[in-house]
Amino acid sequence: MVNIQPALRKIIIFELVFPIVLLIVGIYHGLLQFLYRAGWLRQVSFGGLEYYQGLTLHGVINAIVFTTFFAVAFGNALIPYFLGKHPSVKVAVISGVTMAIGTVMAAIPIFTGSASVLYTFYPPLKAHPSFYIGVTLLVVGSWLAFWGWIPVYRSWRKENPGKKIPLAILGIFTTFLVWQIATAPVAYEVLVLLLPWSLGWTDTVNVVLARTLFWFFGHPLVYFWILPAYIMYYTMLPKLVGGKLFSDFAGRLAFLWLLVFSSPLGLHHQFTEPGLDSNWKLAHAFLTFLVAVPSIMTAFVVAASMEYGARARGGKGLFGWWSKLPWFEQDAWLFGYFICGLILFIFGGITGIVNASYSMNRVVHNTAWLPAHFHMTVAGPAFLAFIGMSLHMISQLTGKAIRYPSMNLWFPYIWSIGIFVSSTGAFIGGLQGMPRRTNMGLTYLNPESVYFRGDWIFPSNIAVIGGIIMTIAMVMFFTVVFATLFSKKTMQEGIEFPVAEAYHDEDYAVVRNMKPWIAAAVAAVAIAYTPPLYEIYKNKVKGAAAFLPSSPVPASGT
Ligand code: HAS
Repeated sequence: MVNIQPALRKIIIFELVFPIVLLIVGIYHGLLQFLYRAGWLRQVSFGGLEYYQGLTLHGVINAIVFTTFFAVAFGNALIPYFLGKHPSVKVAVISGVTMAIGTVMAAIPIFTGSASVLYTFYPPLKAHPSFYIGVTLLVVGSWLAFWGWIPVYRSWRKENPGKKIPLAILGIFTTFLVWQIATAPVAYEVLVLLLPWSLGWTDTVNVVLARTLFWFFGHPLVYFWILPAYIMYYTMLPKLVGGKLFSDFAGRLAFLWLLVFSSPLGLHHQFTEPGLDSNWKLAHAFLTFLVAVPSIMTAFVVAASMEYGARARGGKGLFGWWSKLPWFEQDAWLFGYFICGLILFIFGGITGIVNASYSMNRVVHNTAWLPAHFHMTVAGPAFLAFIGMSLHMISQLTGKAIRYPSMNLWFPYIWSIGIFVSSTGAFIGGLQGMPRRTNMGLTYLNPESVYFRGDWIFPSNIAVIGGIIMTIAMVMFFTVVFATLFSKKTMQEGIEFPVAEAYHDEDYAVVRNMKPWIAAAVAAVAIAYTPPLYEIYKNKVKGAAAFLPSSPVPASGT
């Protein structure tokens, strides 16, 4: 058990609990999405919030706010645990407070209906300036935390020359280096294009430039989500199954590979976007296949690590060793969160490869297939790892034993059943052309509408059943986490992570030094993005006026 300075401990607890409280709103609007889309709700708004307001809250809270806070909190705990030194508490506090102020500033206009722009905030949908300033502060706060870890690492390096950087620390640095690269273009988008437009200083906005800058950020963003989960899979999961990490080198290579290839491929979100050269879209499609390689490698390495542990516990046979994994063991409850995420990710990963395949993308783009894909990635491995680890850290840092342990043990399985069911409905519907981001209860699933599509009733009803199961699971999780928080202290406060040794502890020079990989990452984005951005600049497209989600014509006076 490692002691954490009280002030740092408090800020980490805050960074974990604050977004979990917000998740109540985010999850509630997830359920409403299913109900609106299946036509169980046939109205523009519910409970005082309109459809796109709810969808914005769902995406911003679950995908942006919760994940960013968690990554910062996780890093704030990993640094003292693995490096034996604390980051500056002052910096950690300023970072946490900045992120919280940013979140509140972004939330107010969403709640008041002046920022229904979804988590991608694509123009020409326009938000109140407070939304853009809030999002910027959230990001800046997370940068501050990362910058605060660098001197700690430097001082550790000085005292430990020649020693390998702990794998988890390499993982968290890679996560935040990806974040640093990813957030630069979106900072430009927000500060140079969107904020002046929102403040009324410019009349129109260059939509294709804004969307390209967004996806320059948006795809590495997904690796910012998955990397902390990979840290847990490589460094902690093998310990939970009583085994060892099969290859330390593979873990390092996966992290560094993701650092280089997370960013230069965002055009795969824009295959259908006019104004961008299709040769560059194809180049980004190929680069996307390269970014899948470390995940495929992770699948084998993590499976081998689990097999090693299960066989050490007496597992036999080609698949018989699966029965020796700690599926429902109280002492290894985090295993359930990890294995469910991994199983979901098999399907999330395969469907990602479908998305990336240039021609197949035409079939699935902007359909319900996409939410199915990303619920099996971000709401699967990333979300399960994040909330599981949040609960672990909250329990440890507050010194409170986890309440309702059986409920906690069941939660990840029920959540995953919900994801499987809802995504199956969405995948089927997506292949039939069912659109995403659409209040279908008013149109396609309304028998009185000329747009009615009877064949979409079945998939959307399957999806809504999955959504209800997911909501039940989350009620269980909230019960566990809040009951734990409000219980009495029973243990010493501190932090302990289950850390696995390596079975093959290779030491190859190629993964020892991060600098060449950082240089390669910067070069890769320069090569992949200079031509498309130059093309946009050269084309001098006409700026677009602002729109509201409720109307297909420009909003006057905005
Ligand atoms: Fe994606 C769209 C392609 C990964 C999230 N993605 C999205 C969107 C989100 C998202 C949120 O190319 C929607 C954005 C929007 O709002 O428009 N994605 C990919 C590819 C991958 C991928 C190729 N995505 C992710 C991850 C995400 C995520 C990770 C979040 C965390 N995605 C796309 C494309 C689009 C897209 C296009 C745009 C489509 C469009 O038209 O708009 C790859 O990185 C996936 C590689 C993963 C694998 C799986 C490895 C499997 C593992 C599990 C092993 C299991 C074990 C258990 C060991 C190849 C590691 C064994 C069990 C035992 C019992 C032993």
